[in-house]
Amino acid sequence: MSESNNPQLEALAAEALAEINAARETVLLDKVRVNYLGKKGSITQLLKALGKLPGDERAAAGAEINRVKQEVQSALEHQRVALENAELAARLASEKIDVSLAGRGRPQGSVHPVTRTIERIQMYFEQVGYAVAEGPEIEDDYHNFEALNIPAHHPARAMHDTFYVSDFIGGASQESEAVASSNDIKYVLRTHTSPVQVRVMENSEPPVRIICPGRVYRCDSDLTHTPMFHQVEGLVVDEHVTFAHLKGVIQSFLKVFFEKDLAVRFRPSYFPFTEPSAEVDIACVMCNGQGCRVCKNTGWLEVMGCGMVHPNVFSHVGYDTEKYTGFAFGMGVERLAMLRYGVNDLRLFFDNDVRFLAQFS
Ligand code: 2NL
Repeated sequence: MSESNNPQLEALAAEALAEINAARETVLLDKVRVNYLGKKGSITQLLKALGKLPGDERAAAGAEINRVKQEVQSALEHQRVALENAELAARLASEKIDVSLAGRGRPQGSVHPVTRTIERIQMYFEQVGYAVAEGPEIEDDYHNFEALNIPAHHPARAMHDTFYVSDFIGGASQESEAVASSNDIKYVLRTHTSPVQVRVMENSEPPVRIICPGRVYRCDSDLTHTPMFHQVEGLVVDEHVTFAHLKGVIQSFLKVFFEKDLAVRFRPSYFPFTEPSAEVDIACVMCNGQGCRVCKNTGWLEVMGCGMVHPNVFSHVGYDTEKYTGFAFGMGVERLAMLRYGVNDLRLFFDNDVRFLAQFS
C-alpha cells in the first residue's frame, strides 16, 4: 500500500484489507464488499462526499480514494478467486465417487415354476400350430358338466369335488346358504378347463386346434391336492382325426417337454367326455424306469389323460358327428412341474417362499 497524507483513509483501507483476509467464505466476502464498495459502502460514501471539498483539493483527494478503492477491489477479487477455488476443491473432495466400491445388490425376480411350466407347454403347442384359448373360472353347470357328457347325478360329478357358487351375479345375499343347498345351483368354480373348449366349439366350426391353460378348482386338500391347481387341456377337431394322431402329438410333446427320448405308453382308461379314453405314462424320470419311490416301483409315471372326443360332446356344440372326429388331452401343471424340476412337495408351489422360487431363475 502506498503512502498517503490521509491517515483516516489509510485506516479504512487497512481495516478493509484485514476483513477481506479474514473472510473465509464467499458469502462473507461479499458482505465485506458491500460494506466498503456497495451503494452505501464507506469508500463509496467518501467518493460521494468529494463534491463537498474545496475545488483545489478534490482531484488529489479523489485520486487517493480511487487508489484505495482499486486496492480493495483487487484484494476482494484475489480473495474471491482463492475462496472459490477452495470451496470447489472441498466440494469435489466431499462428492468424490469411489468407482472401485462394489455396487448395491438388486434382487432379481423370477418366473414362478408353475407359470414357467405353462409357458413351456404353451410354447410347444403354439409352435405346432395350436391357438391358446381362455375362459371364465366361474362356470355354469352346463359348460362344466352337462356339455361334457356329465349329466346330473353322474358319478363323475362326485369325483370332481365341485365348489358351488351361489348367486354370483347379484353378489352375496342372505339366501346364499339356502340357494347353495338347494337343487337349482347354476354356477361352479370350473373343475377343469374343458368348458373353455366347449365355448370355442360353440363359437367356431372345425378345424379346431387349441390349448386351454388355466386355474381349476376342486374341493380337496391334502398332501397331494390343493383346492386350486393348474391345467392345460388340448383339443383338435377336424375330418379324419384319429387316435394315431393323438399318440403322435402326445409322444412328440412329452419328448420335447422332458428334453429326453423317453418311453411313453397309453393305458385304457375312462372319462365321460372321451371314448376311447387313455391314461398316458412315461418312463420314470427319476429312476429311468428302474423303479423307485417316486414311481412306486412301477417304473412308470402317469402324466396326463386323453382320448377321442365323445360324440355326445360334439352333439352339444352342434358339430356333425358323421363328419368330424377329434382328440383331447388334459394335464396337471403342478404334477408336470414336480417331475420336470424334481420338486417333491406340491405345497412348495403355493408357499411362495422366495428361497424356493429363486431357484427358478
Ligand atoms: C386329466 C384328463 C382330459 C380331456 C381332458 C376334453 C375336453 C373336451 C372334450 C373332450 Cl372339450 N375331452 N378334455 C379329455 C381327456 C382327458 O384330462 O387327467 N387331466 C388332468
